[in-house]
Amino acid sequence: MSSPLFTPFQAGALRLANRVVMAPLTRNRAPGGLPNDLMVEYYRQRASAGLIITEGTAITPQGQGYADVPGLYSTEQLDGWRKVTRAVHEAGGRIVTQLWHVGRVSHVDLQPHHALPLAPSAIRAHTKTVLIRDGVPTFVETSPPRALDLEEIPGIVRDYAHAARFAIDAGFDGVEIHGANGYLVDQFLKTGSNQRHDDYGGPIPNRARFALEVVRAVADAVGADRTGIRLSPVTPANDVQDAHPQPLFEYLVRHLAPLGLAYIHVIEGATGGARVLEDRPFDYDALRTAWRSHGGTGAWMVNNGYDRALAEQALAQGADLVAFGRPFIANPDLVERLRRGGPFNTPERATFYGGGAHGYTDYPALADAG
Ligand code: 8OZ
Repeated sequence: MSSPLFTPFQAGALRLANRVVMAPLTRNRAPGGLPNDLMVEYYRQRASAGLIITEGTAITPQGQGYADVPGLYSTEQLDGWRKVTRAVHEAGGRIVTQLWHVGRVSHVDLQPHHALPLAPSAIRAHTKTVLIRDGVPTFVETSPPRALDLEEIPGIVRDYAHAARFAIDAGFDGVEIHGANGYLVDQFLKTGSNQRHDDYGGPIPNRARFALEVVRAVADAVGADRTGIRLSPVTPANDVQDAHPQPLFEYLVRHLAPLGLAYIHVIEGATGGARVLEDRPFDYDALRTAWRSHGGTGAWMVNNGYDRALAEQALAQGADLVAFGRPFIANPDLVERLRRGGPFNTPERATFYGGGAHGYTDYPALADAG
């Protein structure tokens, strides 16, 4: 049966073969922050996705919050990513990288000179990160952060633009700004993590300022039609919350709308968890309407707990693209499996974060399933 999921879509400058997107997935297999051959193989295997969004990739050493995640600030890292993008393109795929600054979700052991992690305000996140101690991945509480000085903020905005330029040099088709899940952009947006008294805190336009500056800087650097942003209005991930998320996010998308972005990527509900949160209601249709009615022309991408039926329903109701996370961990040929209605391999949680090929590049595709 034909389904709109498997039809092409043009998202800004990105010509996608289908509407199935591989969501960004942290896998902690880049020791030294360097993309390696195992990662080349992992992404190559998943190139039949309409679009691959890489795992979160640190834009600077300060932007790193977990052991063994990749970066995109040195030429060595750029060269590593070039192998990834070449492999995906040779296999007919499209790939953007996710530009990540964790802000307060980090640990002094991951920071240059063991400095305190940076944040809008000196408010600690009650959440854990992963360090490698004696070769063993270990969960630890994040360190208390230091509030950014006003004068430091333009430099961080420039760091995003710099990493975006590196991304294009490395052969990526575009970039996604990680504006979700309680990392730096989200920390500026939300009242629970932003108690600044300057132009970047307080009323909604001030809290949205950092996000909009980052998006504009990145769009200026690589083209708005190669830029997307991921948002998570109500996720409790990494201890973020906002007192009034509906007006906050509608303000944000209204101001993103005229920029001509390739896409807006929205995590509905709790990242990797419940799609509807009793204590954090949110109207996603109203968010999409706010964007469209203010001139948003790019793709509307939805994410969180989708299967084929739910994805088709979302497309029928106005979404353009659907991002799948965990299903892509276990099913390199997820598009073909969705097309056939299964079967699906089951993802193995123990190998999500860190390790080697097992649980990473050894999930079988249908053709070699036997
Ligand atoms: C899982 C583990 C570590 C990081 C996110 C980048 O939540 C992440 C992440 C997910 O966006």
